[in-house]
Amino acid sequence: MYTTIHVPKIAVQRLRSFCIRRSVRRCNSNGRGREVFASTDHQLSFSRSRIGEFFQTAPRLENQYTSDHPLQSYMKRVVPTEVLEAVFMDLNQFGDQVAGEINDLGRQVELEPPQLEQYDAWGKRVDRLKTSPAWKKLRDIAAKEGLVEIAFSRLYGPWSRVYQVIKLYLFAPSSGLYSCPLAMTDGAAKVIESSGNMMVFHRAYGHLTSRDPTEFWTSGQWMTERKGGSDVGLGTETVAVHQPDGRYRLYGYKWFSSASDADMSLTLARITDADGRVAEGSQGLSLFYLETRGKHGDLNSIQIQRLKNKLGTRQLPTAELLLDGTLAHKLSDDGRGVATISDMLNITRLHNSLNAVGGMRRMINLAQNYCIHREVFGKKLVHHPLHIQTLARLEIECRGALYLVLELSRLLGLEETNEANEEDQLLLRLLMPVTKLYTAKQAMLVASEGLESFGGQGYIEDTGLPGMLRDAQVLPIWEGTTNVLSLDVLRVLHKTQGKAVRVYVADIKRRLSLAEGNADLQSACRAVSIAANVLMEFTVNSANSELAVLEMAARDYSFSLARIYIGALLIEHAAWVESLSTDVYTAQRWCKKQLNVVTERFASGFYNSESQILERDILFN
Ligand code: MFK
Repeated sequence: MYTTIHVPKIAVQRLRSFCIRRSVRRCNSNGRGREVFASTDHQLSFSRSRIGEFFQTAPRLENQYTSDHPLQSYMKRVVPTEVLEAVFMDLNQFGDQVAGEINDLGRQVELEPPQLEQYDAWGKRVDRLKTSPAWKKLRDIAAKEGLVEIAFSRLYGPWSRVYQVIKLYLFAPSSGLYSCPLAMTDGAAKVIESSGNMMVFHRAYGHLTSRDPTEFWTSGQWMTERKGGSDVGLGTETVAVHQPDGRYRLYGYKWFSSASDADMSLTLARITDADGRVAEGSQGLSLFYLETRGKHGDLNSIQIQRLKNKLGTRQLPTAELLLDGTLAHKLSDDGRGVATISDMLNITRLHNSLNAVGGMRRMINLAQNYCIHREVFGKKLVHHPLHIQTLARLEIECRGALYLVLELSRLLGLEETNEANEEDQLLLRLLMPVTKLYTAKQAMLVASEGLESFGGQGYIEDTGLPGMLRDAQVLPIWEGTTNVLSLDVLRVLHKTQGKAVRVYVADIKRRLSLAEGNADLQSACRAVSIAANVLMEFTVNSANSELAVLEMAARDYSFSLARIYIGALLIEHAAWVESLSTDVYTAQRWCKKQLNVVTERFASGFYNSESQILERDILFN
């Protein structure tokens, strides 16, 4: 490796005055030689000349709202002007706050991870969870900023949900994962609001949606037990014993309880009959509401067994919890636990997606800022076409993901204000798992490629960059893995007898029609239109296929749904009268991708019973 080493005269004299043992000749990057002196004499003072005078410029964050042009232009096109004007000041100040104060707090939380003190000095079980002061400040900020409340105030009708999602998207990458308890809090508020259980509603809903930090509560979502988190019907062993006062006592072991400092939680359990027996499977599960502490701050018969030792998201106090007679209220009808908690799952899946796109945006912002200052091979990185091409590809991923998430939140807003028609509801149900699974994968791609764009610095812990990659890795895992969500897409197809996909294709055609007559977008429109038609045909033709074959195609099918839909969204945006040439380029580039992964692979024989056997053989023979 060749390096240029500048040796000031004074240092040379000092070096020579010590006993210099050997000299080496090195070349700098121009190939010119320079004689430098290396010494094994450890008496040498640690001088400025030996450290060198060059330091890299750390990437800086600007206002995260005003610097986000794709977001601003989406809002201008889609959000009504009166709503836009009403929320502008708030988003503008928040964009500054997340780049400054909140980002510092998020970093502090990462450096001060939670700790668990299980016993006091005298052996008494205390289960004290110690979190960073910054974690508590983030909680107060989240409440004051209405990061949950905005969605439920419905002040701007369906746009309240979009406004909240945008604010969370700005918050998430700076939040030190405080975005996680907010996701569950949002989901819990939604379930409680729709449950019709007025007693629980009066106890909790006001707290979950409060802007007052002294009143604000967060919620947990304790679904995963030792047997696993995907197959909840098999995995849930917790039992609920009916009490004379109408409440229940829960006994069980919750294996992954994110944000275990929550004030309340929703959890699944099996109600025992008079003989102590329970119904198996997911039909045996009911949903329960519990408060984690009593009036005096004592835990509600809950023991915190240990904190999880995780790859990332170390800011979060994720714990294993033993419920040992925890008092709880039943929130669903008997045996309707999974269907009832699905509302919460869908909200946390939306949060997962906005965290994914927020993380992508942050990585790209930092990489952009870095490349303006960093000089290599005689010029700034920003002037290296290959470097810019790499970042531009990430930017296209990020824009596509952003528009998908915003569109999903628009549909959710319509549903929550009873303005969604049947088509909107079907589209919302279909796009929820699709958006979650696809954006999570994109986030990993952008995080990994983004780190690489910083060279070695991307691998250095105290830049804060490696944590972004670690934290991104949870996105495809929690709230349903890519495969589990792909199977959820099949569930939607099955339950709606394909109607959800027909609505999806019709929606795409409507968006493409907005680009009619736009010569720059014609080939992109054609690509999306053909892909959508072929996908529809594939859906119809596969309706009676064997389940195993359908399952083998499910992931590629879901990816196709995502890519084709994003293509339509980008084209629609590019066709807008105020769009920029970069919007057109983004749409064109996206639509040159392999949009229809599933039908192309189907044609190559990827999903038949022969390939099923061969794939098993590749692994095990
Ligand atoms: C920073 C980012 C924010 C994230 C923070 C969150 C941290 C939280 C950490 C965790 O707690 S992670 C745990 C998350 N666990 C999961 O995501 C579970 C993954 N597994 C699934 O999603 C499975 O598909 C499922 C458990 C739902 C399968 O269960 P079943 O019992 O086999 O489902 P089944 O019988 O098909 O469906 C039962 C009912 O629920 C059906 O309704 P009906 O009975 O009326 O027909 C389904 O239609 C309905 N359902 C299932 N999923 C649904 C749904 N309805 C609407 N939306 C859905 N997504």
